[in-house]
Amino acid sequence: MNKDGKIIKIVSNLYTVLVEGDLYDCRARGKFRKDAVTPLVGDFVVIDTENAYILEIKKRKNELARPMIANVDAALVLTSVKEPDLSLNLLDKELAAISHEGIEPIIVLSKMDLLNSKELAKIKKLIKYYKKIGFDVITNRQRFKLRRLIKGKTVVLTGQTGAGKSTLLNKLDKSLDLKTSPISTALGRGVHTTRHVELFEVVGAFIADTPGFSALDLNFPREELKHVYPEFREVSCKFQNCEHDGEKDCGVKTAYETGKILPSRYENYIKFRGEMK
Ligand SMILES: Nc1nc2c(ncn2[C@@H]2O[C@H](COP(=O)(O)OP(=O)(O)O)[C@@H](O)[C@H]2O)c(=O)[nH]1
Ligand SMILES: [Mg+2]
Ligand SMILES: [Zn+2]
Repeated sequence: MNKDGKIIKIVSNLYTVLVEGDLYDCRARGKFRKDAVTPLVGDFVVIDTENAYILEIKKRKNELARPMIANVDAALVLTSVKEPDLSLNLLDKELAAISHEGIEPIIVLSKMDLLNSKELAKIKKLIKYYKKIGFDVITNRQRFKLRRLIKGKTVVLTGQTGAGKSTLLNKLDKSLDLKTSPISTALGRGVHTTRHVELFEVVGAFIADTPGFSALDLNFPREELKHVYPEFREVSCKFQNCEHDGEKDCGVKTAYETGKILPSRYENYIKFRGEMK
C-alpha cells in the first residue's frame, strides 16, 4: 500500500519513515539519484509499505545544509549566558541565518542560574530588547512555554557545544536519555556528543539535536542582511536603498547613535556585512 510519511532518521542508505505512528525502514528508489534529489530528514514522502521503498519526495518548504534537514518550521537558538559566556555576536548571526531561511527563531537562554544579581540585571535588559523587536525569548526552565511554542512543528535545536542542548531534550522527554557532558570535558577534548541527524518526537514536535550553526557563515548576499533586522523597519530610514552602513543621515545609524537600537545589534550588523560578499 502507498502511504504518506515523514523521514525522521537516515543511517547510510536506510531511511526511517514515520507513518501514522509506525516506523518503516525504507530504501530510496534509484530514480532520486538520477534526478539528483537526495531524501533528507524532515522530508514528507510517499512510501510503498510492502516493499519498504520511498516512492516520492514532496516539495520542500526549505532545506538546511548544516544540519541536513528539510521542512524546518522553527529553530530553538539555545544560548548559554555563562559557560560558555553569552556571545551576542553568535546570537545575532544565528538569528540572521535562521530568519533568512524563513525559519522562526526562538531564543532559549540556559544557565541563568549561574548569574549573580548584577549579571542577571544586565541579561534582563537584553531579553527585554530582543522581545521588543519581536523575538520569542524564554529560558530553558520555561518548558511549558517551550512546548506551546513548538507544538506540531519540526524544530532544529542549535547552540554551542556545552550550551545544554542534550540536557534540555532530556528534560523534555526523559526516555531520550541523550549523553550530556560537562563543558570542561566537552570543550577540552573538542568532542561533540551529538553526531548524526535524527528527529526526535518530543512533546508533540519533531526536534533535531544538532551540533549547531556556530561555524556557519552567512551565505546570502549582504544586501539582504538588513531585511532580517526587524528593528531597522521600525526606525524607518528615509533613504529607499540605504544599506545602513555609514551613509550620511541614515535613520538606522541615527537610531544607533541615540540608543534606540541596541549598540551590539548595529555593531554586529556592520561586522557581518564586512564578512559577507
Ligand atoms: N548550571 C547549569 N548547567 C546546565 C544547564 N543546562 C545544561 N547544563 C550543563 O551544561 C553541560 C553541557 O550540557 P549538554 O546538554 O551536554 O550540552 P550540549 O553540548 O549543548 O548538548 C552539562 O554538564 C549540563 O549539566 C543549566 O541551565 N544550568
Ligand atoms: Mg549534546
Ligand atoms: Zn539607512
